[in-house]
Amino acid sequence: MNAGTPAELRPGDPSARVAGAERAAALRRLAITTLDANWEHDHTVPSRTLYPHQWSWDSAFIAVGLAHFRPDRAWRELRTLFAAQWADGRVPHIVFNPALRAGSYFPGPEFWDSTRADGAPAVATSGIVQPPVHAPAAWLVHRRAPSEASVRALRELYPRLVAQQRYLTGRRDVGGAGLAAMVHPWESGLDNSPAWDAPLAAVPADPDIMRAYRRHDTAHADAAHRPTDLDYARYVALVDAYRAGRYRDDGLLGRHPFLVECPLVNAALGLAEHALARIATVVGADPGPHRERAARITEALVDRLYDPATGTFHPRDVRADRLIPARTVLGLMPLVLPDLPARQVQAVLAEAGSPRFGLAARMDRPLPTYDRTAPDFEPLRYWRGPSWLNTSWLLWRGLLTHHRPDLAAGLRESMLALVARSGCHEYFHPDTGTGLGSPAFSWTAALLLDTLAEG
Ligand code: 2M8
Repeated sequence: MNAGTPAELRPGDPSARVAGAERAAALRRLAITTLDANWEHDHTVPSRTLYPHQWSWDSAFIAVGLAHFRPDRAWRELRTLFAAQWADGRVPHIVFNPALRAGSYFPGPEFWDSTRADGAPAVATSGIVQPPVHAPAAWLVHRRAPSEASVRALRELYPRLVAQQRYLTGRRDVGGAGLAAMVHPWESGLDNSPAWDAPLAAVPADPDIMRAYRRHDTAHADAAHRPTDLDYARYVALVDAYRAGRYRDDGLLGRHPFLVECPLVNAALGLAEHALARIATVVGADPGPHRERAARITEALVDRLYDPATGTFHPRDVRADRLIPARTVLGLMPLVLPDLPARQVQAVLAEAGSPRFGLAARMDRPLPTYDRTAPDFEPLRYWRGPSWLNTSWLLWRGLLTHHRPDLAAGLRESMLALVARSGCHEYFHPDTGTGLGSPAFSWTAALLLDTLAEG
């Protein structure tokens, strides 16, 4: 990609510094405007058109960005989300805004029918979860803007964050090794990643079922850039199956058609324990148990999801008891773990630096979400190739954690160049940098602010 932005000016050149500072200021303004426009009285919508409710991991990323200019809103965002936490500790992946008309999103509250499930909150929510990036986000918000208010917020959130972890490492430990299993591809956040093709193919679904529903997404985005109708038929079938059991998690292995341990979900789970250890010291709790749990999760992740033959992490299909061979960006996500053993750190860096992902100190193209060399790489379709700011940001943070400022700088520059070229889009063409999906997407704006601040 030729970004054609001041980003390409050489460091040390005084005009480069001026241009770089101007670009940074312009990007910051754009990000703040985007987040302000998506603020909705007590939370931020990911996008006014495509996603008009509150999403779980979006809110965590958004809080990280809000901390840079409205820390009060960052805490409000997290408080609103956790107010919808279920009695069993699950944090739902969508909290529906009751003020919106029926049909503003599919599948909506009537489809999930959460309020009839045991332990669900009064507000309508979905029944599934998303990667638990909230404790790390809360820690970053506090670190960016420490105050009496942030300590109070951490005190309030801490037991809820602990309950979220307990749910995932308890009820969702279907494989019995201490990792959380997903019951739906939406739980990974990378909905139609090629990683889910094999386990999804085993999900019985009526291919014509989507005739009975109206997809909302394809009214707002190009259908060629979104999951297919067959994907949606399976998504719907999986929600049907989980809802039929009232979203209970006992006996999942015997009855649920999709059970997968994801490297991103479980890397977030481990990182959350590290964050909770730090939060514990601020709120006067014992960090020890969090450190122990973090170590156990990292060990289980390496043991169950790392494949020495491919040198990368893969999701594990728990029902089929095998690793899923697709090489996706999910395999790089364990780098966020500060205690990832040196051997796996080296392996992830090698995988990231290979032609599959192209990470370098000077990157000629942004990080894709799927192996560029795979025959089914699709540069336009959602999580099957395009570049996304959140997976890039997670890898960038991992590179900083593992002391690779050279690679972190290269990745950072590629992220800034994308937004400088195309704006706060939801995702980007991984060759040309053209913006795709929503043109005013909240986590792109939020993570841009965080990336800008640590240059
Ligand atoms: C996308 O997922 C939703 C379903 O949860 C959808 O496609 O309608 C994903 O990109 C997910 O990661 C994200 O949280 C959500 C809202 O931005 O949109």
